[in-house]
Amino acid sequence: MSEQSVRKYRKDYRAPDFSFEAVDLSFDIDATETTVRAYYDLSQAADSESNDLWLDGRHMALDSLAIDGQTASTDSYSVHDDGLRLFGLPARCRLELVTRIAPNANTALEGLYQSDSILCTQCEATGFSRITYFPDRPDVMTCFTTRITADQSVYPVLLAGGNRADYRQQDDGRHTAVFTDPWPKPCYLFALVAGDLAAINDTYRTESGRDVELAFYTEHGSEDQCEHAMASLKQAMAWDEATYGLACDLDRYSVVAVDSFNMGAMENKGLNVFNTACVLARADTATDADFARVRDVIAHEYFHNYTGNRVTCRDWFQLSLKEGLTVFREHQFSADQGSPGVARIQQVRTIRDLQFPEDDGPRAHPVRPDSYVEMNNFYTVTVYEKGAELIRMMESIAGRDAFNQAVRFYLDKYDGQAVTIEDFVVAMEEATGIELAQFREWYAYAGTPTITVTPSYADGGLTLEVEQSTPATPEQPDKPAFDIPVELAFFETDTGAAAQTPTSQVRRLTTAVETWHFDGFNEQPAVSFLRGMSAPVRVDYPRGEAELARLASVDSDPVSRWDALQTLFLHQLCADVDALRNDRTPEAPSAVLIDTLAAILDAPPADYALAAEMLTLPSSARIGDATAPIDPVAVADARRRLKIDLGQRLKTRLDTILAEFAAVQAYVFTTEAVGHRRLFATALDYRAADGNSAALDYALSVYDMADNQTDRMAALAALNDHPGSQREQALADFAERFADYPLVMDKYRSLQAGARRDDSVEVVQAMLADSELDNTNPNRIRAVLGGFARGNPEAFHRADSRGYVLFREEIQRLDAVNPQLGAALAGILAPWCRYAEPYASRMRDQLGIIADSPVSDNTAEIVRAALA
Ligand code: B3K
Ligand code: ZN
Repeated sequence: MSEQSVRKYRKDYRAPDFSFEAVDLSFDIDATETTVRAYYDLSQAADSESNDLWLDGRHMALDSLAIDGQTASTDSYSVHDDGLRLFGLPARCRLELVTRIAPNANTALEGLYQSDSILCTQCEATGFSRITYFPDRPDVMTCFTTRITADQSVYPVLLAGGNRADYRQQDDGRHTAVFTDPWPKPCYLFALVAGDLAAINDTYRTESGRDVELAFYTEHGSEDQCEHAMASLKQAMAWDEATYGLACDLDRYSVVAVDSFNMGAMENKGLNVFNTACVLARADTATDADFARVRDVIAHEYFHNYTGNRVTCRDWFQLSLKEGLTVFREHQFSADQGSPGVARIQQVRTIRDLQFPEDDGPRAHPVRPDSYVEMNNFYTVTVYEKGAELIRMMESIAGRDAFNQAVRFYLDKYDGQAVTIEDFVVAMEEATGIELAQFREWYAYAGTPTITVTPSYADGGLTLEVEQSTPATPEQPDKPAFDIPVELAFFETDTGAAAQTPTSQVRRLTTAVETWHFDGFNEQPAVSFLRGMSAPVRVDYPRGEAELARLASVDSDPVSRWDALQTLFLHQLCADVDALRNDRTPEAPSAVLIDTLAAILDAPPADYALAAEMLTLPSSARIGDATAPIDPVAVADARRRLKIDLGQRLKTRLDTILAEFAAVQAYVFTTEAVGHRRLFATALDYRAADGNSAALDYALSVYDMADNQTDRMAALAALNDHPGSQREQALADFAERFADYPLVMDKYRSLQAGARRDDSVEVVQAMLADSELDNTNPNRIRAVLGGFARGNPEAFHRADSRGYVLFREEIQRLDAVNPQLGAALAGILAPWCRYAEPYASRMRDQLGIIADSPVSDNTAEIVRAALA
């Protein structure tokens, strides 16, 4: 690893010295060498102390530089690896720069790069500095004029953010399109696309009657997979008007789907660029989960049009200002799409399975970090999902209507500005009148608080001793008490009726220890604690199976019903993991657990997806978290054994569900149909868990009869761990049927990488070596290596370390090509210290090898933190 790279600190923020009043960019497009001519009209800020100007820029050649029309003398500027410094500029001036870049040599997928034959851009966080010299910071906002000239036969479609102001064809076969921004924006929202693209078009009419032209662009042949994304966009636009009174502020809103993309999507103003995985969805190619993801990511990027684009971040430490708020708005939207309980359960899973572990590991950081080396490493579940939970808590304290109005107040107050998280919190206080002084600690400190509850009951009164504590995290040994909204309800254990009015209440736990007293009960009630997961905390509340089973059946909050059952499952699974680690045979599941599951199968709740969630075992991540230090092989083993055991014990009931819920009608993506398929798939998963041949035959017949990808994947998942003719037949059919669909084949690759077999390492190596596979494309890599590391614990954590070695070699190979991808994979090895021995030392050894080799700043930052 190279010398420690520059670390940036939040406390060092300084406002820019110059404002950019107009920016005019001309791109002469060529995949090998694109010339960029830039004009900037500058004026020095009134309070600026310096008339020197720093412009960020990397991987480019500077051809010329002129100030007010005069070629700049060589002593008036200096060129560096990461930028250009200009000395002693006039207070107002015009700069002209000509630079050259090489899009098709840009494998980092940031800046201007090539995805298949499409040229596209990705600028957030700091990709614009790979396009031309410019202050690559979000607080420099300006209207861009973008002129694109390219060979019309190779690049018939030319797009940039803003409105198309001019278009002309030249005699030499080239054509030019000019776009102008209607609103100022930071350069991270700049976008340009040139390619031979197919499109579908539509129009959205705002409530005030203004038409917005909508377009989705893809490679030819994929346009018929964009209908769902288009419908989702219109839904999101209508929702934002109905909920927040925010109407689209553009004449044209376009989305381009590309296959080589480092993340899901990007909210560039007026011209979103998306990973194909978050756009393309057709019944035969995409599962219900894919349909939901496309809908939610489309909505998320659209919601950024206000929260992020109209009001943006002053600096990247404030990233959660736009991401936490936009994820929260996405959550509100998805809750409004049919099943709020199930939507919330999925959010809770993400927090527990991904964010709590991050908060417990070497990369723990506050929602508003204090420093970073590589900003791209901070697009984390903490900044996004925990950030959204902080917004959710403010909503729960203020009430939904007051909260929504406060968001409008914030957007009006700071329209067109780049601001801070503090500005947002102040706006919340001003608009709602609530007091958030202590609440701010949530933004400043990393770590997941644990609330420990000790109940006692006497004479109709219930007392809860409630205590909070938060473990130390890197650089933050001591934690303050947090302001934690705890939602509670009480149910009569006999009748299941609510034992108090109003049914539900929110208490704020603000000190380390508090005693809460509740009166007026006829008997000791079942306590529904932290309902809906009202705060991102762990709860340690020792209580009996009977109380949990009662809550699982009567609680009026679906999230709490599910959660009570998850806790019941966890009691069993934690004991099982402990038994397996000590060479004992796990005990049979408790009668209470079996009876509770049987009751759900006998009379599933009307929301079938909720029934499926309730029947589903806690994830390996959650079991690992509950049994840390993690023994990944024991966890996988315990989970599989329990599934087999329950599948056998509940066989008759599961068969009834299979018969009742088999597909009867053509595919539709509705809440009811999704729930139907989900419950069916859950039953199939249990029934086939032990590999009995009747269930495998049945799974094959499900595969064969399926008219949609959801049922196909349910069948394949049931077959995947059971070698035999059924599995081979289904997989062979799949490979042939979807050979021309790279994204669908990614599902196949994940299945292969995740299958339990002795030669999994060889299987993964063979897939990566296949000349047909672009083994640097992030979607392919996520499918193969993600499927392996996350889906195949026995192989990844092999005792001979061959899984780790393969993975480390791939990190090194990919890091050299695409540092963001290298760093993302290194993040999987980084939390080695959460694992039990001998896994921990073996993972750390691989990180040590990476640390001793030349890697990017991105990967170096992850590895250094892991080894610190
Ligand atoms: N803002 C982008 C993510 C950019 C990631 C840069 N490494 C998409 C989103 O969160 O909406
Ligand atoms: Zn976002």
